[in-house]
Amino acid sequence: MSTVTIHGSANSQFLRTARMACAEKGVAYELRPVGGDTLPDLKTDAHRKLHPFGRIPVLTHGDFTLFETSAIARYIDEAFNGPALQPAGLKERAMMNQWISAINHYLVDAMIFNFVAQFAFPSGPDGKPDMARIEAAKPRIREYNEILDRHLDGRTYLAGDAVSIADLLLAPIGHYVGAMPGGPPLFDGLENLGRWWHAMETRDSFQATKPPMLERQAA
Ligand SMILES: N[C@@H](CCC(=O)N[C@@H](CS)C(=O)NCC(=O)O)C(=O)O
Repeated sequence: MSTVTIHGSANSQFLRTARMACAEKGVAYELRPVGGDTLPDLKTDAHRKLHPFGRIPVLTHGDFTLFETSAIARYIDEAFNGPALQPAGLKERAMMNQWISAINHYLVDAMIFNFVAQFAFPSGPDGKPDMARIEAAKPRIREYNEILDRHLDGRTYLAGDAVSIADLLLAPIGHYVGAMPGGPPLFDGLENLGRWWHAMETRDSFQATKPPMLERQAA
């Protein structure tokens, strides 16, 4: 049986989704570091052979190479036995796909690129975080959290009663947002989102894949 290898940095929230999918399915994998904490290392000819856009994560399984986190998570779900990470029902599956798309297109931009990444890879004057960009992102993040909270009213997970790829995509993002300065108030009073968060953070797949950057911060 070929080995599953996940290429990238354990600090990447996208890569964590791929690792969580493996953990949920009980799939053994090797984590092969690429780029460490320094994302510019991804723009090498060697890495572009795996990911032509020079990003992470990448999955290799035997001679098969795959990029894009949601494609990787779907592949892991469908290639291996174990609990399904995609609902069987038509509407629940469509709902999962809706959230995967919304997370990738709206939430990642506000929460990761304009908030978390501004602390992790400061781009402001004197190498400090760009506070104007961070402050501008906060109302959008709060609005998106309120949308999530309303959707989670009466639901355990984003696509219904069972955890799905959409939840595995969102949890690593929420973890980073909540760990940044000014992040926790963006979740204040959102009880449905809080319940969902508790359900996610207590999963073994979440506990086993914490990014080293947050582990160092907590220590
Ligand atoms: N749409 C891609 C996004 C991947 C992505 O942007 N990964 C980040 C790390 S979390 C990255 O590689 N950034 C490097 C860059 O933008 O140059 C996916 O779903 O995998």
